[in-house]
Amino acid sequence: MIPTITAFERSPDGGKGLARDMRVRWALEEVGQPYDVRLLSFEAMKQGAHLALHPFGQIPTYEDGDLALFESGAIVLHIAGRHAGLLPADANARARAIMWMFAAVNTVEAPILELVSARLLESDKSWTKERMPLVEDRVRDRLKQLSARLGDADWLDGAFSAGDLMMVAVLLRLRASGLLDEYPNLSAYVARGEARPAYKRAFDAQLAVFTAASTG
Ligand code: GTB
Repeated sequence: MIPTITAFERSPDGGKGLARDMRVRWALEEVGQPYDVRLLSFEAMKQGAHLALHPFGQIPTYEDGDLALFESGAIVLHIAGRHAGLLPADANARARAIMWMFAAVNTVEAPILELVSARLLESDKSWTKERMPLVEDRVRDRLKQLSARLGDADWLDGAFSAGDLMMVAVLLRLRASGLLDEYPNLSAYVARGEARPAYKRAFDAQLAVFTAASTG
């Protein structure tokens, strides 16, 4: 059976691959699992049929037979557990790869989302200008620590894993801010992720949705 995921009918990022269906698409491409996509308008995301799948009315979701999941990290972990290619066979290395997935969404993504919110949603507030350096420095703290740990390695812990997939996906949200460029090894790490054929296939697929929505 082919799993079905959900994605924005028209992504607000203009096809830059920043919405979280991208990490699920990338994981499915890495393991060679074909998938279907159900596109949703913002309105449909908040209605009964989708809320039955996703209590918070968001994308992405994942359906495969009797299984329905939401939360991009949980979906990527499920895909990585079912197919070879995203988690090491060695039990300890596997646990560490999963640790990096959690680090990506819990420890690194949190300050990045603060920054994104400050820039996109709070830019008109009187206090944003004063608060911004603090928010940026919280991101810098995490990047500095991550950069120190990565060093000159290609990936976070040996071979590319679901941990790297999640971390690269999270770091990509920073590109527009320029903060990533302050850490050349992290910029190169993200570029390595983007250069993977599976990433490119996933990116092209989500871009095609945006292009079709814009021209259709
Ligand atoms: N923790 C959940 C997960 O990881 O799956 C978060 C899911 C989530 O935030 N989904 C967003 C959503 O459905 C889309 S990805 N938002 C609609 C809503 O909440 O009503 C977040 C996102 C949105 C837009 C951009 N962008 O334009 O650049 C990037 C990322």
